[in-house]
Amino acid sequence: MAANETINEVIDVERDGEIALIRIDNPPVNAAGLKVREGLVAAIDALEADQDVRAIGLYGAGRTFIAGADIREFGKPPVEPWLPDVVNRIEACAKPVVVALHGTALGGGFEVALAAHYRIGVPGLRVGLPEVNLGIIPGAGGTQRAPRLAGMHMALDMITSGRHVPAEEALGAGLIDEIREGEPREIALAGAREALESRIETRRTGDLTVERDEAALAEYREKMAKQAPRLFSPHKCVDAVEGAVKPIAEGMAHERALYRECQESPQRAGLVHAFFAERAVAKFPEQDAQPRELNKIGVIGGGTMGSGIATACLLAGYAVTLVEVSPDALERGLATVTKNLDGAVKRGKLDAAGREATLARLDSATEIEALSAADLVIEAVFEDMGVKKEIFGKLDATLAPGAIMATNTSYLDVNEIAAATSRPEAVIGLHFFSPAHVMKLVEIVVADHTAPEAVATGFALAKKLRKIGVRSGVCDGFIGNRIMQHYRKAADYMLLDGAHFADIDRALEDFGFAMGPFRVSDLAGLDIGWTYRKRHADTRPAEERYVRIADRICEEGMFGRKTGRGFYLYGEGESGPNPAAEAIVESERAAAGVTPRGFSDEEIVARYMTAMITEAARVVEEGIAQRPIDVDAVLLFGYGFPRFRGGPLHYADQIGLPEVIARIETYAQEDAHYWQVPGLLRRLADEGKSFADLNP
Ligand code: T1G
Repeated sequence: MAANETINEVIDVERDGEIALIRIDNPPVNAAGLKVREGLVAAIDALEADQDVRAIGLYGAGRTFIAGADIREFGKPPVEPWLPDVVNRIEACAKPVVVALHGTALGGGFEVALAAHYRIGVPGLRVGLPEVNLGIIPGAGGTQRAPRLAGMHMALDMITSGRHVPAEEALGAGLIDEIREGEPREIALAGAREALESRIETRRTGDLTVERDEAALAEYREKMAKQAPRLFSPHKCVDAVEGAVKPIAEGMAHERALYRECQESPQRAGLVHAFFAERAVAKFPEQDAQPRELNKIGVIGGGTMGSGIATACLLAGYAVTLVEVSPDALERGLATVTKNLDGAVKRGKLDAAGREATLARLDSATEIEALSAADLVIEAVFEDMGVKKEIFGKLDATLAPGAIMATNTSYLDVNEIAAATSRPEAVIGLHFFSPAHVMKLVEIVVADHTAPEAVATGFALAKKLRKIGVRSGVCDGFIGNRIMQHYRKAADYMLLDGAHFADIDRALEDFGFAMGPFRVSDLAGLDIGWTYRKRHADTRPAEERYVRIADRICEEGMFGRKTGRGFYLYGEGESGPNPAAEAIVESERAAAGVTPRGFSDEEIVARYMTAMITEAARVVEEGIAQRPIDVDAVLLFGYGFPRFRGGPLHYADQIGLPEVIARIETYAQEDAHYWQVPGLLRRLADEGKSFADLNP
């Protein structure tokens, strides 16, 4: 066997008699960037011309086959060879090309595989065309070759959902030719030999034809219209697949044109930003510290939050002890955990045996002393500093050295809580979002004395729970709730000044929010904001304009969804605006001497988003968030911010910082206390920079 020949930094070729093996080695995920594309073409050209080679094997080094085009190249001018030309070159190769697939073959990676002449999957392989999640369509023949192998219906399912298809299903659908145990190199080598000896049947996918499936096209057009009315690329996915009835070259040209349109779309930029945001937040200053090994977790408080957190920890495989003050409260907490697990069974996340095994890891107690062996305790009792301090004092006396004490407080000062212990280095905030076993976000709140090991443990826990941990400093409300408290006021001001709450909700939902602010308040419970406002009444600045509407709704015992009445009325579902709430709005306008005026949807969105950006900029400026992308992640994964808009500070960059400042200055003419230009925003704009310049 000859030594490996280096084609370039990421592609090499190994020979074994008449077989040549092409290896892609571009860690971490073998993304098909320029070097990979150039190297593949050069390798195929050389091996096709080489008389001694009669069959070719292709595989990836490391943990996976190709995970797709290199997403970091998006938005930059494309450099040849383009991936569609690369895959066509592979398919056109006069010698059989057999590919061994392990890990994930996604996007452009799966498109390379589809162009090979025979596909062997290693058990555990997942294939997919997830481009739609990035606001684009498969752009290297995926929309043409997937339907040729698996039919239009399956192709539409994969391409519009972006889902990862397990090896067995891919085999059943005809997307791969077989599943074989072994190392990718050995499989590629054996496969190429079998092709050479005609023991397996190789073919070119592009030579196959597709039958037009009218029913499938109609089904997916309708589905996308319903599921993704505001998104651009899902509809283009259907259009591209429809083109697969044409000869492959024509179909691919059609695909290419649609792909380019998607690449130009701001939605693509937003979705790619969200992809990187999800990963960027996992980088934090304490990341080299050793996380504590977590065997036992204690959760104090069996209310909605505590039970949700306990459920999340149990589902991740931890042993959990739930602590409540009384046997009754404990029983209610345990019942909630059981109900949550039943929900997981219903959603197919857990089977009956798994449910039993999970419940077997749950223990309970009415005394904090029962937590003496816990490695981590998460406190989730109600928001009362006195109660929290008492609990942390007891924990300090109970836990072994090195154990970590976390508070799930949403607003209270973690430094003050830490000061109630003799070991503030062990105290951290872990702020979950309700329902905690479902929501993706956890704010990891680092107080003045929190040790790096505690921070690293918080992130390790979030990862194990399959959540997105974002590092936050200490302030009232941390990153998310602090920003929310601010922009929520912008909605209240528009309401008082003449907009209907239902119009505000609708405008923001049309913009892409999962729910408008008044619907969110009704869902969370209007009493929550009420309690918060009462607590802050003494420290509210005299210049602040205060809107009493929500307080008055609460005074009448209407707390939103849970009482059947709030801003809206609720029966089976929501049944329209609550006339009593509308009457309160009217009377508050009269009391404030406001002459109501109309607000266009555009103005509603502009004011709400400008308020959000303003406070988000302050949170970055004060170092509460590490970088703008961390703020974007918090709003995206905890507050229903539309993913395709990338987060508030990405959105600010898109509209331009001078424009944001101009808006603030215009609004400030009515209310100079609320609308102020943050220093960071001014500085960036003056220097001609954007928030993206502060991101990694
Ligand atoms: N390009 C560039 N970097 C990528 C990448 C990619 N495609 N995929 C992952 N990374 C980086 C990621 O940012 C992280 O970097 C590291 O790799 C590990 O990733 C023409 C247009 C493969 C399932 O959408 O779904 O092909 O943070 O932490 O949990 O049609 O990464 O360490 O610096 O996520 O093991 C289509 C995207 C592209 C797949 C692995 N492909 N990737 O998950 O690790 S569009 C995708 C994933 C396309 C063609 C087109 C996952 C994964 P860092 P990770 P993981």
